[in-house]
Amino acid sequence: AAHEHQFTMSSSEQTFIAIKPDGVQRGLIGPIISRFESRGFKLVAIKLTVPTKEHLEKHYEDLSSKPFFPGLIAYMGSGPVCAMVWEGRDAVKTGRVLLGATNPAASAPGTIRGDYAIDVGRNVCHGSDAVESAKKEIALWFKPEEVQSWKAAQFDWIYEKP
Ligand code: IDP
Ligand code: MG
Repeated sequence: AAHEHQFTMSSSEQTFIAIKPDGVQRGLIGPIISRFESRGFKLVAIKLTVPTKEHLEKHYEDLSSKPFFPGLIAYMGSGPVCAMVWEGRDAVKTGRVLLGATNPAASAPGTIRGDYAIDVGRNVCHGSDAVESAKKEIALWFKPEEVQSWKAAQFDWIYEKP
C-alpha cells in the first residue's frame, strides 16, 4: 500500500503533524496551522494534549537508543502538544518540506523550522516521515472517530483532478 501511494495522485493521503510544547508556548499554533491551510491541505483531526511518557516512548520508539532520547521524551511531555492530521496529495512528503530539516540550523528560511527555530532539541513541530509511519502515528494519537471525513468547499480550486 505504501508503494501504491507513491505512484497515485491520491488527494486523501494523511500525515501526522504535531506542534511541540515549545511551539505551543511560543504562540505558534496559528502560524503553523496557517501554513498547512493556505497550502491547500485539509485539517481532519486536532487536539491539545499532554502526552504521557509511555505514549511518547511509543511515538519515538525508533530513536530509543539515541543519546538524546531521554531529553526528547522530557521535552515532548513538558506541556501541551497540538496534535493534528492533515490530508491532501503528497501530504507526508510536502508536510516534511513545509517543516524543513530536522536541525533548524540546516532549514531554509520559509520553512517552519527555518523561520521559527534555532536548536534541534527545540524544533517546534513534528511531521511523519513516510506514509507507513504516518498511519502508525495517526493510530497512536487519534481514535478513528476523532478523524473527520469532510469535503472542503475549495477542493476543485486546489485540485485539477481528484
Ligand atoms: P524529525 O523530527 O525531523 O523526523 P528525527 O530524526 O525523527 O527528526 O528526530 C526526532 C526529534 O528528535 C527531532 O525532531 C528533534 O526534536 C529530536 N532530535 C533529533 N536529533 C537530535 C539531536 O541530535 N539532539 C537533540 N534532539 C534531537
Ligand atoms: Mg522523525
